[in-house]
Amino acid sequence: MQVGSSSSVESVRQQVQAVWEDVLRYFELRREGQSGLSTGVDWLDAQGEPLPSYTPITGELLGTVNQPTPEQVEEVVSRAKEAFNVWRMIPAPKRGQLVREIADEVRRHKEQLARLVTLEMGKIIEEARGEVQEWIDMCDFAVGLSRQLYGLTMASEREHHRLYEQWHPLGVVAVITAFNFPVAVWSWNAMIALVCGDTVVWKPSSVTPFCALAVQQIVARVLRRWSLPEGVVNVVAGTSGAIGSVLVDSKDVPLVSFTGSISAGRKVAERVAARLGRTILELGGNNAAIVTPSANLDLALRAVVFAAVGTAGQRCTTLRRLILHESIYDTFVERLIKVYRQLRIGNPLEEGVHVGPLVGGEAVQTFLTAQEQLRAEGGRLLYGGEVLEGYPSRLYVRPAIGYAPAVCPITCEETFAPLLYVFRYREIEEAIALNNGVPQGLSSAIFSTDLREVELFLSAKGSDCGIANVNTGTSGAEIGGAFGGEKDTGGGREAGSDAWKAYMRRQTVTINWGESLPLAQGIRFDV
Ligand code: UN1
Repeated sequence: MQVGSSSSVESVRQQVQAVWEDVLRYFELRREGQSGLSTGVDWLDAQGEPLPSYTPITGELLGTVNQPTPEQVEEVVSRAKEAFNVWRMIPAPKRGQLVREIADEVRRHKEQLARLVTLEMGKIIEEARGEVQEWIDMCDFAVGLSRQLYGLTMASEREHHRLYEQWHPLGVVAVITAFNFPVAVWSWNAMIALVCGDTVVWKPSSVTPFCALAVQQIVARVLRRWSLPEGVVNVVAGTSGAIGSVLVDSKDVPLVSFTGSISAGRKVAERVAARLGRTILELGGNNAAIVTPSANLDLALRAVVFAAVGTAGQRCTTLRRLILHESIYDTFVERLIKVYRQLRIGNPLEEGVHVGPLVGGEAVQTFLTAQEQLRAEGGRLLYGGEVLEGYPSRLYVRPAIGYAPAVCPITCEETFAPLLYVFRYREIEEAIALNNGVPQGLSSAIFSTDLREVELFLSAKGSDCGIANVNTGTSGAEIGGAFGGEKDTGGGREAGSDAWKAYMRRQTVTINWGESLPLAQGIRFDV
């Protein structure tokens, strides 16, 4: 894309329209009045207001999705509850087979789905491919897991007794996701929930409904081959208020997995807790990386740039705070700015572009306001920060680097945009204190070849985050690990490791196979 060239702006518009038509045809979706409601294979007649979806690439309207009414969402929940009665009795490895078939389908449609993600959300095509790959990886993980939903057997203290635990399906799982990972985050939850024997109701971000509907079309291809009742995999696309409320407040939804802002997550947590339901919360991050004098600086530089500007700074795991040792501070900042100058900002559909547009006007406003606040709090901008002229929408910004004094309210906030704050430190303890000195606790990284420093960072008095990386950036976690963070990030864990346990109910079983009745703790109670 040529900055300021109207002919290239026009050609981007044409490309967007061509790709959009192609994607619509491919996924058999309607541009206008596409239903945002499905309980499996077919589209249902959604009777709520139409929801518009725009592409950040040009700012133009893509199409509209008809939202379900709150009553229809209640209907979906009861259908999902009924379907659960059937799905939970299918052996887990067989449920895994369904997920394996989904994986086969996703592999086939990877490129088209990635193009839709780029169109609707604006991340660069390479990252969109990575996002769809996360879904595929999640499927593969879940298929293996479907044969490994292990419970422990414990040694009973009583004679002729067996003590063990087993894991049962939980019920209807509501998955409420954010715009920035319009496919992957649902898949972390849904693929696990499905092998665990749960049914899933998905409320995608109102900014990315078409991505969710294309996902549903892919899943529907598999569901068509299985004779399952409707209600196993459901989507209710629409705005958060009314639809989200039904899911959050329904007694028939034992688990709500929510990804989004800290303030929204807090409300979800309170409401679900009020009915004693469970939540998995994946809220804001405010991730830091410490670069120490012993680090491989070339490697650190590359990692920092990807983590800070990838997805235009709109990942929960985006690097927002860079903590540099004073001995390398000047050189590192200088080199960083040099790399920032070389970043290609532009049409995210174009191969080789590094930074696409922000998702919407509000995000741009937040980006600008944060810079003002930084100045007001004694910091200053070292590079970038402007909204770019001559682009097909007003959503393209130059990633920014700002210097921040150690204690500063704006750097305690998550600004969902490419705004990286740099800090200076002298002692490693001071750097760790800075890392931990924010309300959020998602991801963190240290760049060092000094064993003591690294182990300190990983120790109980080290990073307080859910993710702690060494010589790799804060973003781009593999699905095999449990994903999530502490403090205001919400404490939830999703995807790999034993995150599946939150999607099941644990049952502790004691079997007396003897002829007498010994009581635990040696209690005697003779009657
Ligand atoms: C998110 O931003 O909500 O670790 C998820 C990463 C990705 C997922 C981010 N695998 O950056």
